[in-house]
Amino acid sequence: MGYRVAVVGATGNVGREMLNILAERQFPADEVVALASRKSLGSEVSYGDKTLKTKDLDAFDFTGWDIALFAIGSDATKIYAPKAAKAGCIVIDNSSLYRYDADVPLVVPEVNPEAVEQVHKRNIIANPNCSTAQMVVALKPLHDRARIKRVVVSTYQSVSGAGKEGIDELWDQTKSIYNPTDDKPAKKFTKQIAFNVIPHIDVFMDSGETKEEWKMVAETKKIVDPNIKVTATCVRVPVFVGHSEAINIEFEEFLDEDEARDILREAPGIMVIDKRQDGGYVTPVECVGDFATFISRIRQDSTIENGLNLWCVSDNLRKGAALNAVQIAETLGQRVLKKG
Ligand code: 11C
Repeated sequence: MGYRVAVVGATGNVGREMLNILAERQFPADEVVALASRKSLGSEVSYGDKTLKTKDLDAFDFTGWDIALFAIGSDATKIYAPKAAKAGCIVIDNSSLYRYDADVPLVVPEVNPEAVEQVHKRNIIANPNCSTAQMVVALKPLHDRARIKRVVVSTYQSVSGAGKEGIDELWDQTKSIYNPTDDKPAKKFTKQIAFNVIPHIDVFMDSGETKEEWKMVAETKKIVDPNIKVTATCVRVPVFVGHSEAINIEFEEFLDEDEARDILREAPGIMVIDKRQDGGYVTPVECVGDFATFISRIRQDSTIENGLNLWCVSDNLRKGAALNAVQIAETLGQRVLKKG
């Protein structure tokens, strides 16, 4: 017997990817239901070679459903996730609503799979922010070998992180640059995104950090190790899909770049592409639709005692959201639910 799985927010970018990935990875589902708000009601979404008609989230009874993958904003999650959890359905939530609650596990299966075993405290498991997910996949195996003291990360985040409106704004603005009569002023983003970069993602906090930067700090500590210091600068770039990160790591012990490369090659979820020649590294367009987190440009940082630099790229809609959520569901199946 397999699982009964609900995908909540099935018509959005992440919800659609969740359905694709459930089918691609042959998740052992007996039944899958696509849920959406009333305004998307009746829309059709693909699940493998099937087409599902979306059902009304508001009227849905989660009783008897094993797992709900949530891909809606925090406000709607606040209403529907407790309903699902109370009905006995385990919520895997992609929003930031529960991530920092002590009784909700925040899970990246390559890093802290054991945390799913804490699910019964609230019946909710949180999925991290996309920029954190790919970074911690790279940090964990290196931390296990040489203990990370400090991380300095700069991100280059694609517009799909800001949803469909972000994608549309880059597309429309890019076209309008060549057609000045069709001006497309910034709406979703705070400045022009076409042919530009914007050092601002999510809201500003009192510290001067943005919330996106704060999330990378708080989530890395919760998922990997509270002792790791992280400082981040998060930047939106005119790329449709795929977040990139330049990561500088300071370790307690010396870690040679060749050994780091070997460790990362063996690590789960990672693909190393690191040739010191033209094109011997990965860029976001090459990662779209892939499951892996790609690592390139691994090199010693000789300005500090035990330092390493690397370049990390992943499909933000997959490892950063839908794939990680499905991997959590798989881990939950193996470690907790044990059906089928
Ligand atoms: C972005 N990382 O690129 C964000 C999107 O906390 O789940 C995901 C926000 C989150 O805009």
